[in-house]
Amino acid sequence: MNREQMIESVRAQMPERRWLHTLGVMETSIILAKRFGEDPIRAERAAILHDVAKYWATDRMESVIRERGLPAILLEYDKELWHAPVGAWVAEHEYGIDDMEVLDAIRYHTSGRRGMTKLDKVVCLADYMEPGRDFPGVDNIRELSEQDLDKALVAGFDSTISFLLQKNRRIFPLTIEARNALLESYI
Ligand code: DGI
Ligand code: FE
Ligand code: FE
Ligand code: FE
Repeated sequence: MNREQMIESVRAQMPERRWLHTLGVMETSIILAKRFGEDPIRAERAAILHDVAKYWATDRMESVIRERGLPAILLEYDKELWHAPVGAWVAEHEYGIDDMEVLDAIRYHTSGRRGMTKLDKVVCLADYMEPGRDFPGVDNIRELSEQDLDKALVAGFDSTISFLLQKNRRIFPLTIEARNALLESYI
């Protein structure tokens, strides 16, 4: 499947506003990749597919998690997290992506993880700060991203964690590990 076919197929699976978000993540991933020395083509490829499963029904995501051997711990946490690992599965099995780093950038774009690759960071940060995003702190994240990929990403995780605390929701362990690991890297 070429780039245009992939774009049209992903676009057909989501409402227009989510497609506009995806376009924003594509554009921002390319900018961040160039800024921080990652391959913009691979960053864009992960961005195109990152939310491919976002509008799947819960039971469809659950079947993939159960039947395709994805981490069962996901089922104990927020359903909002599921589209990322399920999206990586779809990218591999329905879009034929065989670049493991691209698949991981999709898989970890919501939670992050310990030892994030540069590609993981670029896509996760682009998801936070693409031009269509508007939440408290987003301008600070954009400013930090001019200089420092890790600091900007920590600010992104901080905003998610504050949001989850406010809503009295649980925090997925990978998000805490991702933030801790980023902080360790600049002590
Ligand atoms: O898919 P998007 O809306 O573009 O963004 P995303 O993939 O970063 O998903 C964000 C949602 O995931 C947001 O509503 C917060 C929710 N979420 C729930 N629990 C956690 C979580 N996000 C993180 N990072 N960690 C959690 O524990
Ligand atoms: Fe997402
Ligand atoms: Fe995100
Ligand atoms: Fe997204």
